[in-house]
Amino acid sequence: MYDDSKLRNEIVQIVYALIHSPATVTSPDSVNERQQSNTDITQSSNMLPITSDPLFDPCVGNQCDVGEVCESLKNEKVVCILDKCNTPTEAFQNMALGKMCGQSSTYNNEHAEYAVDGLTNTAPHTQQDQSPYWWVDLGNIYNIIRIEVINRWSSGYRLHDLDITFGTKLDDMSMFSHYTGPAVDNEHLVFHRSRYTEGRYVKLTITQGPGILHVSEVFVIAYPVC
Ligand SMILES: [Ca+2]
Repeated sequence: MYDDSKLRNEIVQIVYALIHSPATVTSPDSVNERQQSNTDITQSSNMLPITSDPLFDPCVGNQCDVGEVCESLKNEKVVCILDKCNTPTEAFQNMALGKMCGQSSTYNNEHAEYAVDGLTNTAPHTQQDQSPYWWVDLGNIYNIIRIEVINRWSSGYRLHDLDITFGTKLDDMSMFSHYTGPAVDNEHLVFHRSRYTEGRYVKLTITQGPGILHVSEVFVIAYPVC
């Protein structure tokens, strides 16, 4: 004789076995693997090849304005900042004022420094030399914007065939400008050079001598080179 309660227990066991069969059980390891896989996918989608390259420089090909330099930041960003080495932040100044000078010879104690004392009623004066010259040492290397010469108050005609040269050494000078002249008394001459010009020394030489060199003032308008 079959007991109803026994039959009911067997049915419950069969149903339990079907629900918990191995085919439908998900092991803890499988869950972890799927989660790990999803994590990998998420990480990969955030990794752009261009930013993962440690050699990538976002400033390459970036054109900042003239006088600015490009600085690389994180996340492919850049910033343009003022290039202090090539762009002056202050007004151009006469860098020759008060600097050390020399000349080919000295007449009547009118020494070379009279050309950089800021006064137009004083002037250095060479003797009559075959190629009289005068020079100034700016004390450091500067980017020279222009050179100005104020001629003497008298006998101004003596200023002619003038080579204006510049350089980092007195024995290695380059041409800044040439002035044929002759000049007149108190004439204010201004010489520009379009090319970038680095120099520490500026020299004036009369090339068609014999002659006498005496100018009241020489201005060297320049700014420091980093
Ligand atoms: Ca002077």
